[in-house]
Amino acid sequence: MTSWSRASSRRLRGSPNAFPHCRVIDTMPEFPFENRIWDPAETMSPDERGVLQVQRLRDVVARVAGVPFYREAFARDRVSSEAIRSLDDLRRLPFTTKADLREHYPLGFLAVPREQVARIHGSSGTTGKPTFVAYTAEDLKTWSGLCARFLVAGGLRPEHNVHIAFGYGLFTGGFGLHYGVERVGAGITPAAAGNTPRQIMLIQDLNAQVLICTPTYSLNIAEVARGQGIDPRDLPLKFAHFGGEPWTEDMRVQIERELDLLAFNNYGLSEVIGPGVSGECAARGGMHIQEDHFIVECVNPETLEPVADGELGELVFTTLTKQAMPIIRYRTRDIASLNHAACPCGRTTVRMSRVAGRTDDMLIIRGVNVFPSQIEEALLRVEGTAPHYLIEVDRPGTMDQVMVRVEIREQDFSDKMSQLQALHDRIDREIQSITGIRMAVELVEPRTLERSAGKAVRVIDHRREKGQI
Ligand code: DLL
Repeated sequence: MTSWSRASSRRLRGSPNAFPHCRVIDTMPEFPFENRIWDPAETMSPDERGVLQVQRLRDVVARVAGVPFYREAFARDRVSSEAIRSLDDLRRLPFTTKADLREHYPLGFLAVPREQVARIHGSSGTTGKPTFVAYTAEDLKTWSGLCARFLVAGGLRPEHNVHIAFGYGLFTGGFGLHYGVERVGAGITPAAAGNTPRQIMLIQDLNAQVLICTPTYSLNIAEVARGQGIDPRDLPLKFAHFGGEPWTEDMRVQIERELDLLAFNNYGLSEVIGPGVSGECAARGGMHIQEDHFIVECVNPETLEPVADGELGELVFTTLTKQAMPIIRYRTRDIASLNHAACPCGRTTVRMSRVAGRTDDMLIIRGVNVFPSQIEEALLRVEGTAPHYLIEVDRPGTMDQVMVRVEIREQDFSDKMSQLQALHDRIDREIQSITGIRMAVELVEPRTLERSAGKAVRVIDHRREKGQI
């Protein structure tokens, strides 16, 4: 018996009436809460799921055959839906990139008549125009179900009050999570982004036990609460579901300590569906990818060859069930690793690691590759710094120069020169030990770096403005 089937055949506890369609798998007594599974597809045998994936892959290839980009690519590579016999045939299909989507702006990848589109979302890009993504009514149902899966895996229950501080708009975070929470049956405060003092009032007065936003925004909430004389640990929050931007394990520890809650990571991107691509279970050992809806590949971004389990590579997704705008082998530019080992929660899906960075936010400093997350890791190792930082890169002459501006925490702010110098030197050493290169470090006063209500801006690269890269 494989370990997944062992896990899923363990004692199943009866589900309470309030949660009729959830299965409970009692495999890990040390889980901090009951291990509920929203959808039986999450514990399907990998063989059974493989058969379903091939069938769905064949269907999606047939569905996109009318999209001009794929029609041309399939004709060029001489592939068609009939050519898909096993999952290995996926490699015969073309990759899709963000540039391809931009070239077919606004809705050139639509695979259904426009009148079947029930909703449009979009992701903002550096070019000023968003990349639009479309959903049919059926897609919206699929999407809310996928969000419900990871929310329940991370402790959401129908009796919870949920505070959503994601932007409601073209961004997929607000509406995506909103309908996922609604599907689970919990109560929602759709607070949307911004006005942090008001968010704190709503969390307190409406007794929110669950917070949904970007991880950095939760620290902003904690900071503003402290400024108002409220201990953030006294807020009613018990769980948080964070996504939308990279964060580190050290940051999870800090958030959990500051807000006294359990924080879960979830991942997704608009082009694939939005949030709901993957999320953590109570074991918190990676994010389960919803493989009955998406096929994931992890490839070397240069050779495009697959990398082994545990090795970092670029994630590539193929949507299997989307109707309005399916996408084949979408190159996410997100760098992470995959883990096919069994998870104690009983879900049989592959897990992805945290996103280490994006191929396009990887900085090349004097020839060395550096991700902003490495700098964050260095800062969080040094007690007395807040995870508010800004990396400025410039090339005044021929040499790249990096300045890392770091905010000191209010409670540690000290005007003793010798203490500040010691803090500065520790940061300097940690950054050099993690990234291998020397960067200038400037300590700045608490609350001087700009806060974002959504995704944090971590890097300003003046070399780009000057056309040097
Ligand atoms: O950020 C979708 C989302 C919203 C996911 C809310 C989770 C929660 P986009 O705006 O298209 O969609 O940005 C997608 O954000 O390619 C990653 O680089 C990054 N990202 C999203 N979630 C995570 C995460 C949404 N948990 C891009 N960890 C992706 C690291 C993440 N990066």
